[in-house]
Amino acid sequence: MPKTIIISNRLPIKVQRTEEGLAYESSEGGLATGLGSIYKQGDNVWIGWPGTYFEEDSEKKQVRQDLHQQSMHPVYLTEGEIRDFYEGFSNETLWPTFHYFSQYAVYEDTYWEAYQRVNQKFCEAVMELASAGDTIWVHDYQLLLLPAMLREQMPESTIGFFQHIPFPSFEVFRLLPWREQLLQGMLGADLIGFHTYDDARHFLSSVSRIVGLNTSQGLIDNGFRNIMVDAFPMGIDYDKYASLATSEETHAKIAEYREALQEQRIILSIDRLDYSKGIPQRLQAFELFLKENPDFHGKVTLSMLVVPSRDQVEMYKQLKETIDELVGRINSSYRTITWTPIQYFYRSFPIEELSALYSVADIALVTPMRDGMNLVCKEYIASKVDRKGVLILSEMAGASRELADALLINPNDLGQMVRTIREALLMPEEEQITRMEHMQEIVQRYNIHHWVSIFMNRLEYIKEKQKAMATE
Ligand code: GDG
Repeated sequence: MPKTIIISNRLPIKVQRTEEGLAYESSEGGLATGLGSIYKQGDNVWIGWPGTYFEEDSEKKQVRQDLHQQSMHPVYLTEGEIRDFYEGFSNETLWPTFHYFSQYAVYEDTYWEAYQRVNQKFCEAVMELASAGDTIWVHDYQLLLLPAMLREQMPESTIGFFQHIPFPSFEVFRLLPWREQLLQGMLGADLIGFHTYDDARHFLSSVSRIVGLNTSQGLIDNGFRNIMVDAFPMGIDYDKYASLATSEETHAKIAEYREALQEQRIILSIDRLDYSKGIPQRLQAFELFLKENPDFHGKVTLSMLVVPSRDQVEMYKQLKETIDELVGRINSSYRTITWTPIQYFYRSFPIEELSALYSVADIALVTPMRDGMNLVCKEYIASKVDRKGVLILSEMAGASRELADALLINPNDLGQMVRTIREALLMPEEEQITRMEHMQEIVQRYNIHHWVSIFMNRLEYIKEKQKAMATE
């Protein structure tokens, strides 16, 4: 019986060592939810790194056994691989380049070598479990070489690849010394998906200009197979966020926040610590807003959650310092005995608290410099059961292509951000509801389950088409 194999850098679980032994915490992320319906069935399996460094073989064996019971298979990384493959090539070379921050990109041969080695390691893990006829779905920028490695081992297999971050324009992508090998790696797949048409278009342009292949109407002819490239905007588990918002726990939290914040209008900002998310620019816009709008002093609070991420990478340490300084400066300039303009949290919150924050927020301020999709804005929309609230969204987030009823801004235009914050605070309730209803319809319909099923259907379709063309 053919099975489906999902592969991503991280498994949808966190393994931690505690005094009582190994502890497993499932990820609540959208991808884990969406793919849950797949990898937990039958012999299907999810392959990835469990996120922790293990030295002892006995521990590795134990984790492997425990994970197998939950349809997962671990790939272990050494300390050097975590440094050079994960923090290095993935997060210091590819991440900045793909987010149009090429000036931050490190071009280091040792990183590239580790990247190839680890992709090979993932390939070996897949080969341990795969059989002819299986469907393989590879995820994201850490594993760009894997589709071609798998194709070499199993020429007839069905391979899908989805990239969760943007694909940059040819002029940016070409800066990478290993541009051709990376594209060749991706071209091992039968279906290559991105969040937006622009990402797909940029990829096709790089393929035609760097690899010299013919690309027409989203199809690449590599002489052996037709490879399909398309946009699959990822959705969220809408029902989960909508029902969380009405749960008892969330209501208790909402009451607590309302009591503490009194009549304050709340602007909410939630991101992982990352320079692509535009956090300093957002803070500067809020500072300028306070300067230019004294009538709102004491009446509006920016609630800013920053979730720690990649804090071993130098650029992220510097970013954290910049944010700390900006928050300190703004709060010390404007705060009063009874009002703190920015409530800043540098930690992760339980999902019920996140849900309560989405519910009480009058505005969600989502202003990345670049974002593949951005799920936070969709979660905000799904949580607004009373349909009141305004989304301010960067044009540079993939989500902006679907959410035309948000107030769209350019995150480099501080003046526009300031005017838009004021416009959002003054927006009549009726208009808020109309806009929110439109956005809810879209986010509800194109949810995570829809995303998974449409990707899988397209993969099946292109495979059939390849077979039909081979017999023509
Ligand atoms: C990459 C791409 C693309 C945040 N704080 C807490 C918390 N979160 C959750 C949110 C949301 C997730 O983290 C963040 O997802 P995003 O999509 O906004 O951003 P990335 O992590 O950069 O994800 C992105 C995505 O992949 C999917 O393809 O949209 O463009 O960069 O779900 O809710 N969750 C909890 N506590 C927190 O404090 N529990």
